[in-house]
Amino acid sequence: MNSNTEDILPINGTDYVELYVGNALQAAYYYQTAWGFQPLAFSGLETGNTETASYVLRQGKITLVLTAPLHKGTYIGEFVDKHGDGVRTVAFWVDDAEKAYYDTVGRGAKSFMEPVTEQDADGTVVRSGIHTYGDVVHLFVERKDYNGVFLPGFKAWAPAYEVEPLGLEYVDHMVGNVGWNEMNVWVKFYEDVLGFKQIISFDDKDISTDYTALMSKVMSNGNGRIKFPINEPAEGRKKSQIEEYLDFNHGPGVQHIAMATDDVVTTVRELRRRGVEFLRVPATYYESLTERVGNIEEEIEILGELGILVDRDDEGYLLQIFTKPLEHRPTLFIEIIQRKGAKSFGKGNFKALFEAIEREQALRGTL
Ligand code: TYF
Ligand code: FE
Repeated sequence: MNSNTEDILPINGTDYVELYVGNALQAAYYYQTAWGFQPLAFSGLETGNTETASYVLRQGKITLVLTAPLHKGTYIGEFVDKHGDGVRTVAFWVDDAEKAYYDTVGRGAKSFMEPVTEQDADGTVVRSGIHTYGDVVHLFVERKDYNGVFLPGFKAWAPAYEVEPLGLEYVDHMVGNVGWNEMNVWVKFYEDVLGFKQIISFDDKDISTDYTALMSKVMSNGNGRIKFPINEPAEGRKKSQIEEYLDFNHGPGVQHIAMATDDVVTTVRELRRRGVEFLRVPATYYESLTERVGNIEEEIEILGELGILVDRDDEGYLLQIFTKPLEHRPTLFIEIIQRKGAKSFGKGNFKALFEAIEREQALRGTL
């Protein structure tokens, strides 16, 4: 950010990502076993919380919270009924949660949670929140002097079962799918209310295959640590993957979480070994790879074996790969990304990637 432009919403980084799920214990086991997240904290019956159960997992700087209701007739239950398991909260780590709340609400954000101060023997945390697209909310988390494991009310969670982490380091970006003609509404929201800037734009001509058509704009906060591409469907020959998402999610929501690693080959090899399934591009992709991206440090044969994609921009290159949907509904998926200088999002891979998505859509009968 230029020194002469003021950051109207200073954000230190992503604090945590919370998913509402049907079975929090099993979801935690999946992210632990398959993804190498380490158990961190728990809130539930054993901690005096009679409403919900939350398991908190961490790997690198990525904190995942998996929350489920303990009873019928709750908002969480309603959320899961409507969307399936999915991202409810993208929490920002800020220095002043009260100011972040009153400033953003003053600029037009819809209030989700007025500032609440929580305290325990380990210190004080202030949280507040606003609504964004769909049923997703942003929380502002101010960790004053907090030394506890996660948040007040949580206790350390250290099950005997242990798995090796996989080298996942931080959330690189999180993508929102919004409705027809709504992309610019949310671009304006992130600009006007949160002070984000648009750093990239793709139109339907950039990224339309025979079927999939979509438009995307990438929003970034002042220090560049938060990046949110926002997609909307575009009219194509058949049903856009974004439209498929909107159908099964019953509205806008988080489409993918991109997690960064500094060794994509090792991370992906181990994820595959643990049963995580990824999209595949045809072998011909690797035959023309050097021609398209020039020399890279990785062995193309190994990238081909694992299905890792490569793209280059003015500043370097990146390696990326996409899981199949994480659930029975074709909604949320995870991207693994390793940046070697490149700051872009893999535009050179869109065609091959979207054709791979379309093959999956065809199998689902949703194309
Ligand atoms: O975040 C991105 O822009 C890339 C590419 O439905 C992408 O990961 C864009 C849209 C999409 C899947 C991947
Ligand atoms: Fe992405």
